[in-house]
Amino acid sequence: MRRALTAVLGAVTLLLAMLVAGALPASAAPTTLKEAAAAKGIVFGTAAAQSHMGESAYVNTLNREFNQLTPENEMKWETTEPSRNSFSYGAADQLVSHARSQGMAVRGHTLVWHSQLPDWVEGISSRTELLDVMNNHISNVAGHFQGDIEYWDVVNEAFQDGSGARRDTVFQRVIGDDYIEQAFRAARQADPGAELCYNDYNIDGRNAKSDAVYAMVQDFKARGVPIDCVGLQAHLIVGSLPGDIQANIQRFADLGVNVYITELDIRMQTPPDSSKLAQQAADYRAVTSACLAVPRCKGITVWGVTDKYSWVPDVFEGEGAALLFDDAYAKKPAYDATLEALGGTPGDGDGDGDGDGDGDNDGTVTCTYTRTAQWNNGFNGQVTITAGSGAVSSWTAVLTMNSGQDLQAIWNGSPTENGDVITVKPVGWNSSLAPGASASFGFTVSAPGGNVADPALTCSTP
Ligand code: G2I
Repeated sequence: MRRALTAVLGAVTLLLAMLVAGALPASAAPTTLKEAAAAKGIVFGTAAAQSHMGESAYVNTLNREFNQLTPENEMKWETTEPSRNSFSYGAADQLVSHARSQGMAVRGHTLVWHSQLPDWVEGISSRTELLDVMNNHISNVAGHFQGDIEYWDVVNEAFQDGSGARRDTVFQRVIGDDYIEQAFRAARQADPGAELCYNDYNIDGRNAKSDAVYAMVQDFKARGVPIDCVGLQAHLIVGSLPGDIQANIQRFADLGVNVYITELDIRMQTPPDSSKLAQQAADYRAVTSACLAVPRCKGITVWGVTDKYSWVPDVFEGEGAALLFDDAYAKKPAYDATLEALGGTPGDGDGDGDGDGDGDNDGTVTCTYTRTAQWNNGFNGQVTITAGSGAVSSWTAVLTMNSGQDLQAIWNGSPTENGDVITVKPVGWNSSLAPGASASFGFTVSAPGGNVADPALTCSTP
């Protein structure tokens, strides 16, 4: 709790310092989710998967927009303790160290859950043995990450939909009702500095299930069971949000626990269209405003950086497009609505409207190289630059020549030479490209010693 507060205070202090130093005009509203959220005293996070961290657009979006990270699968039991008392933390450690290097808070997810649970746990039938195994799991996992985790989802999804009865899991059957409080006690011991949360879905509004969670939290608080927070997952459907999310957050807060929106996504029938995207934007705005309206609602986490990797289409056939960035990492209307609800201003303040802060509204380019002719001591090459889904105003290609090679001639491109490195700009008429359109330039290389190896090529905008 202290660490989270310190992080938030740090961010606010930094913002104030920047204002005083004139680094930001006093009127500038934040242009990213994390900055806007920090100015309101909450965190804005996302689930992230280690398997996507090699993709630059994924990492750039993660780093730019979010100041809290929840490992999507990497801390679950089947991954951290696949066989009894043998622990493995590789992927989770990598995510945690990335988060720390970016100053992001980390939500540990999750210590005790019936899903993604190895078979050897399912097979235990003695209460003493399973309690031992559960406590050992918690003390090892929470102990391993101790100091790096702001909040733990200690127990996940322990209640049934509809009735509010306990879900029938191996923990419930073999240990009994008290397994949840035992788990919280073990977690407090393993990491006294982390906020300990109960996390579940379909408890976003008031219903039989959230009433049951409410009663449990009330009982834990009355009996001194160490619980600090409740996570409302908020896996929601466009156009059918519960109308009482704010009231529900408020009643949990009134019990003296913090509340987090922990796995927010708002799915629709695919493909998206403008009216579904507009409704989704209104729904994201409503959830964000509900959290901001309750001082003990301390953070919002979306369940994924991009629609490209969302769990939704795998589980709900024909549904998806549930997140803030589309498959190509473009901001959706829901992004702008969320940012506005947080008090930020969509766009990056440079006036070009594309949100990347570089002062031009260029999309991206890709480029290819082809050898068009070759002789004993030279060759001709051609480079083709192609715009992606956005228009570009200009482009730059960089060729790195090999030893013993000289640029003899170039056409449809304007070169600047620096040793082996030749930077090529458009000649004018082939500068701007419509989405998907291409421009080419050609050149002749002489290689008196006979080294006709191809040059290396990179390209960028503008
Ligand atoms: O189901 C959505 C979420 C509901 N609340 C708890 C969360 O932990 C849960 O997350 C999802 C992950 O987003 C999925 O990525 O949990 C699923 C499993 O219950 C995750 O799906 C699994 C797939 O079932 C596996 O086939 C796959 O190998 O993800 C694995 C790793 O990609």
